[in-house]
Amino acid sequence: MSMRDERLFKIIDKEYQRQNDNIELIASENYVSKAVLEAAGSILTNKYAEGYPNARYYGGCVYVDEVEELARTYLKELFKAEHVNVQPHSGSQANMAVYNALLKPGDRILGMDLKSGGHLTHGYKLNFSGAIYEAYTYGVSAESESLDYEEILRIAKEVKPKLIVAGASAYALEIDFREFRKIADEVDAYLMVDMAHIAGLVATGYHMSPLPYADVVTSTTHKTLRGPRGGIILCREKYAKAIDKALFPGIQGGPLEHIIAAKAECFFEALDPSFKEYIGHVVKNAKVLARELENGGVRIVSGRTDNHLVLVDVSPLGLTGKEVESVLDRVHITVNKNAIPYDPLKANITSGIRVGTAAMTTRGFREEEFSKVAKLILATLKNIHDEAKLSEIADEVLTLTHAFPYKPF
Ligand code: DSN
Repeated sequence: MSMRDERLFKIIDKEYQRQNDNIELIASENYVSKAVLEAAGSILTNKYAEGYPNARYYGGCVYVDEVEELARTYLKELFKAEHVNVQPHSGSQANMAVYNALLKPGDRILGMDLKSGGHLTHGYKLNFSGAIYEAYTYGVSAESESLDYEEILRIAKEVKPKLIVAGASAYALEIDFREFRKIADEVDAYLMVDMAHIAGLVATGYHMSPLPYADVVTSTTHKTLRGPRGGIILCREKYAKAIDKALFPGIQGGPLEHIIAAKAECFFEALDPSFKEYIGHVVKNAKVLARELENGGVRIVSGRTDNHLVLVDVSPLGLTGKEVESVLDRVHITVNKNAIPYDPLKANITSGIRVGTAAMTTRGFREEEFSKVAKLILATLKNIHDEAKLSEIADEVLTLTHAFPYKPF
């Protein structure tokens, strides 16, 4: 039992170094607390617990039952939910369980187009959601680059879906769940909201809650919610049995109780007033980042941000998303290339990048630092072939990040 693969742990050390060195702007990432990390790395990983608290298929579940109950209690309180399931291993599995519970293969679903900011599991043709179900999509208006609820209603009336998915991976404006409810009611469809990106904002009142409007809400726990990688489902009581059964035994076996413990810690932290303060900074910082980038000559998709992310059209600088992602990596700034609405370029090239403020706000960055981040990005993009300048920028980035270390140990 005393074995340890030093080669493996050296790689993990290098990844820690990278996380500590870089300005992390991937909008779906964050830095967890020491307590979340401890729970995720705890001895609970040793335990099998198929089933649900007090109805397991294994003995010895007394303490994991307590852990899972705690996670459920905190989560219900956080979002004012009637019923919750904390077992999904990921957001994709949460979505799959909801479809399994409410639909039959071949049923029609209507979700946001991946190219307009939707997610793979909202009906993309190469994903299970597009293969098992008959999937249709809505996008954003070409002029405003925002959701056009009248147009979504028109599509819904034409398609007659059994389930409508609201929620996005790359959409910077507030989503009006009331409008989605009205549309779902008009065509007699279920409304599922995937709030993965904005869960932290919803929990703290910085985004309209989908809970009063949706039949079922799914999320991940590792984005703005700042927990371990994983998924959750929240629903009205009348769907509780169907959802739980669709997840286990429907698509999962043993739950990851160490991750459920880390989720419990995450929800506990999110219930604390300091989390609301944190999300307030996330939102303010995103506005600063958008404004400063726009002042520097790129185009902000949808014209602004209401949440934690900014979708940036880099084509005014004569660059592609792929080139930008790659050159920023060289100066220790991490972003992802991202299609913009009606993007003429392929998904592996793109005209845009997506940046978010959740992670660096956790590290302590405020408006002043984000203004500096925008300047560093712009300086990089204006000097992509100047090695000396890039090396100078990289040094500046390291000075900045080392002043705000990530110390989870
Ligand atoms: N892949 C995630 C994101 O980056 O937004 C969504 O699951």
